[in-house]
Amino acid sequence: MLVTVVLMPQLLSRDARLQVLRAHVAEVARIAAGSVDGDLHRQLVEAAADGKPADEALLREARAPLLRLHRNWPEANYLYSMGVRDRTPFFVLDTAQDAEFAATRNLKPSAFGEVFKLRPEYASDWLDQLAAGRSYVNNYFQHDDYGYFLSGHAPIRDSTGAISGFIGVDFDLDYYVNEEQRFHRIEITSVVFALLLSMLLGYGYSRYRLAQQVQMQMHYESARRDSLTGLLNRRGALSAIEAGWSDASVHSHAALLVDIDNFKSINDTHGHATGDEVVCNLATALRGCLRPGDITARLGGDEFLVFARDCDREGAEKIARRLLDTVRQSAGPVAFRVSVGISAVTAAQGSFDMLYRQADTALYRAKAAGRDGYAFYAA
Ligand code: GH3
Ligand code: MG
Repeated sequence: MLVTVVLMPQLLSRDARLQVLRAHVAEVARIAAGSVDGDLHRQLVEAAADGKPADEALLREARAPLLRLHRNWPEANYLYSMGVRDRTPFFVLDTAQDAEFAATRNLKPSAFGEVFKLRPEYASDWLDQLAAGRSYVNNYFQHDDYGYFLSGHAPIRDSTGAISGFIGVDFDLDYYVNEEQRFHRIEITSVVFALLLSMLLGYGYSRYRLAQQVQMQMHYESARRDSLTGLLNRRGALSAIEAGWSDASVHSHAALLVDIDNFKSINDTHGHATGDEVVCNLATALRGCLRPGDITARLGGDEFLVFARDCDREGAEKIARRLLDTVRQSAGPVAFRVSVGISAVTAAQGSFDMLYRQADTALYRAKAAGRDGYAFYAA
């Protein structure tokens, strides 16, 4: 988009640049027309129209101001005057008729009285415009016997104000092409600049978006994880369980509620920091007992959950036994024990809420049965 925004005005201004050149050509033609002696030009036009030879002295005198101007206008290729008879234009003055000047500019002179043949495809009302006293510039570059030019014309007036011919000035294509190449370089430079800028902006934006996404991911993770153990918290566990609950290929799910025995007294005896360490040790023990696909979470305080997908009573009891053994053998600052309440429901019938409540009841029974053991929920 940035490249388009930069390039469009430059492409659109191409026509404007041609119009500026046309206005310049018209101005040059008018200045040149004003420099010619109109009375002298009338004499020369009449002689040429009658087919008489040129009076060299008169020609030189009439041509002198045009030569002076042309020497200062290197961009003007040809500078000449014309007369018209029977709607046929013919050359009268031509700076290229000065042999020395023609040689320095490599110009081909027209002959005095030589008829100008406009190619039929360029037919226009230019002679009428000039006869009406207006200057005339071609719409675009045109071919003639002398080259490929943008030509401007302006009427020459004699001392009575009557029109006694007109000036022609030709700008060749090289001049225009050189000017356009200058703009082309500007175009390319600005497009390259716009490209680099847009790449830079794109890079900056994607870096910004990436950082934003990473931050969002971090916020999301911290919202669903327990900061002490790194396990899922209650909210994280619920959303993870919900996602895997209604899997038609699964027969039953099991939940194990794990609670530290007499945790209050561990805190009271050894301090809260040691209590935290015990919590972390239990988290480590839980991680070691999981099967792939199981979910474990710290629901709060000293209460933990293992959600075992596609697991029946037997499988859940195996997990509980393994956990109890691991806890009994765990080497930490203080020994601790846990109780486990287990429940299993068929995936199609039950809900997690029901599974949780049953496991909680079972946990209560395990505690009541003396702790450091597990109980399975029985209605
Ligand atoms: P029971 O065997 O019946 O579970 O007895 P208990 O003492 O463990 O009783 P309960 O589970 O109700 O006690 C939980 C205690 O855990 C209460 C609270 O002081 C402590 N606790 C809760 N969260 C934290 C924690 O993040 N760090 C520590 N160190 N203690 C905590
Ligand atoms: Mg407890």
